[in-house]
Amino acid sequence: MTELIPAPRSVVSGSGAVRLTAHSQLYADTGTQGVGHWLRTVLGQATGLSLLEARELDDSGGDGIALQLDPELGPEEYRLVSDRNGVLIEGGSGAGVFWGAQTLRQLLGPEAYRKAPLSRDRAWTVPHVTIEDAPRFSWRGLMLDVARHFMPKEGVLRYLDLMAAHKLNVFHFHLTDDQGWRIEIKRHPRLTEIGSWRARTKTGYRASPLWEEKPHGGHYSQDDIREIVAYAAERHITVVPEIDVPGHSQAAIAAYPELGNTDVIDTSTLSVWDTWGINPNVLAPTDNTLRFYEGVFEEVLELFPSEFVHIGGDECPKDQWRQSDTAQARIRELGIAGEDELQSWFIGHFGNWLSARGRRLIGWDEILEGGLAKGAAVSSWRGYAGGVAAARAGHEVVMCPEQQVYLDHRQDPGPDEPVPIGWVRTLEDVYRFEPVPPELTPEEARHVLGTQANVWTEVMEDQARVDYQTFPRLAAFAEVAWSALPAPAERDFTGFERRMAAHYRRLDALGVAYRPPSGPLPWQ
Ligand code: TNX
Repeated sequence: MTELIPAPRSVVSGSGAVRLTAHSQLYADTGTQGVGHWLRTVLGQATGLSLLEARELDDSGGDGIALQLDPELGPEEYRLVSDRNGVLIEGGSGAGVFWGAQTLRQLLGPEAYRKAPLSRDRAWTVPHVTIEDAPRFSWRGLMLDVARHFMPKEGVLRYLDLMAAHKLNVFHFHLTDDQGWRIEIKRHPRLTEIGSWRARTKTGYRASPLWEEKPHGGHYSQDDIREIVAYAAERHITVVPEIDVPGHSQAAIAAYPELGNTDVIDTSTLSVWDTWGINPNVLAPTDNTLRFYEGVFEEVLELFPSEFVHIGGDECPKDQWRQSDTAQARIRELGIAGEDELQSWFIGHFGNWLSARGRRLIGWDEILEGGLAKGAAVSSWRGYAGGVAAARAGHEVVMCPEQQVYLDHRQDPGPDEPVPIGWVRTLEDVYRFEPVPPELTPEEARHVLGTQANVWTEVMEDQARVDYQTFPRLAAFAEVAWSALPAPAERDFTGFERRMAAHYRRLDALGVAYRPPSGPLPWQ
């Protein structure tokens, strides 16, 4: 009955059930009205029940739902009690109540995930149960790369719903890369006019990557971004934008050639990149580049209220800086040792710029090279080492090692796997991923804010493919991020798989094109 994913801290089952009917009421106390609105909408769609708005907590009928805050609980903690009085969800904050509401949806059965009722006569029951629950980590993230392949706005909103259903709360939005610039910046219109399209695109099905002579692109207007951020906020998800600098910037250089190292190459011949890998082009370390990106970040800060702003910093190619008189003059002027320190100066500039505006910088673990400003946080992707070093130096860390939680990597060694890149990372591998490596002392481990799964989309040109790579592994990841699991070797993967049987029915109802346990279907 209670095949919940992610697994709650404690579940005590009773023997009866609450039955929701046409007379059932929904009471949302102060601080929980947003959740009440969300719950009435999704359950109303799925069940056809109107869940009348109750003015006060009235459990006389025993068939209602009540939401309220309990200041004794931690911020994301909740308690769900289903008994003779109805269903009561209490949380330490609106977020806690929201995660409890997600649990309620799972208790109602897979049809509770549909957008319209299958039948008006169906009985909707919530088994009598007491659930106490709270997340292990405060950063439970999903990174989506919309630069390599654009995902239209509706698809992004759908991913936010899928995250919420798995109690994930940070959406890391990878908005720019060599292959595309996806966010409208009013003061630099060419970023999207030029930078959001590439003339041809490469797609990879099965073992034979193909060139397709068709253009690819798209971008989000600032209103689209506002809508995405608001939609996420309603689901207690924070959107952390990423503008990747100083590498991974060819789309920006194609739009504004003066951003590149014009004394090394003729940047006016560059177009938005149409292949994958590490690109040799890098932003010129000039005042013009700094002012340009300050303008970009000013607009980004207006759109995204998140504490953290991601600035990339990964795979910065330094050859052009070695060859550029301008870059070398900058190194001499700053009195620094070389190109690593130049990258760190570049990142540090924006770290200071952000903290002067009350925000905090986060970047990929390369930003540690050459020194990192106080208060900056690190996404540890090249394994655990960067995260360990950062935590020991007192920086906050999000663990997302590519060896474990890069969902672009194949999930089975079989020859039919439609996206055959990378290491094999099975559902079980992800389930046994441990975000806090044993070498950290408990004191150091406190710097691990949490973890995120990263979905890079070089070989995922549409939503079905993103679904296929992301699910079911995101369900295993969600349990790692939320639940207090034992050490990797002791985790009950068989029990998880048993609960997954119920979870696949939920994903079916949501229309998620996950990888079936039996292996890819012939057309995948
Ligand atoms: C490395 S992870 C990258 C991405 C690629 C990914 C492919 C990171 C910070 N950089 O640009 O898409 O590998 O797995």
